[in-house]
Amino acid sequence: MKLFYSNNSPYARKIRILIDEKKVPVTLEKVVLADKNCTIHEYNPLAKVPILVINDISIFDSPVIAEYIDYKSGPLYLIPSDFDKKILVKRWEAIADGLCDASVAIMLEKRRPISQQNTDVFEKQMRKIKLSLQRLNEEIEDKEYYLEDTFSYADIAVGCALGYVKLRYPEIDFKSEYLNLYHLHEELMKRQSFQETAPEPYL
Ligand SMILES: N[C@@H](CCC(=O)N[C@@H](CS)C(=O)NCC(=O)O)C(=O)O
Repeated sequence: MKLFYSNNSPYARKIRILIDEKKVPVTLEKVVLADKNCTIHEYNPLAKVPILVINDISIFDSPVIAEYIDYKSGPLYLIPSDFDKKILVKRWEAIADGLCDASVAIMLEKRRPISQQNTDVFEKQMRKIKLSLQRLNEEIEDKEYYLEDTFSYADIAVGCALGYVKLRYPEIDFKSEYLNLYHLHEELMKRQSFQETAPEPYL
């Protein structure tokens, strides 16, 4: 199996961490999305990473890849098989991915010429970011991890979103505004899988 990823993609980071935690043999292939010679559209018509290539089929997007990898490679399962618990994990992933979507939308808007930038976009997306952080901060309560205080894919998804938001908005003071998330991120960053995939500020 081969995974196409780009360096700072929070969606691809979820999969890189899952692969690492579960010790799944996957070849990692880094791509540069801005490179004109990048051929990932041959594997995903949406030309987005991550993409998992298994023999002659390619799988995307990240929630689908995560399901595939977790289901196919035990015995450590990070997405519960119990339906209700699984829906909780997927719901936390949805908030986490939405946080990343909102952060990316602001970044793309900032890349437009200043005269064409729309302040409504900043406000609308920043509201999503703040409400999502607030909700995630409340829902972990005083537990170490989201689902029954046991490390799961929900923590991977939220941890990657936090890493991305911290990268793009270093001015957000997690310790004073979202203390539970601050602790979660500190805890996750002790894991080798999180350290080795940490986003790089200059990219
Ligand atoms: N929902 C997708 C989002 C993937 C995504 O947007 N990836 C970005 C990299 S962070 C990308 O490939 N962007 C290229 C593009 O939109 O053309 C997933 O979870 O995999």
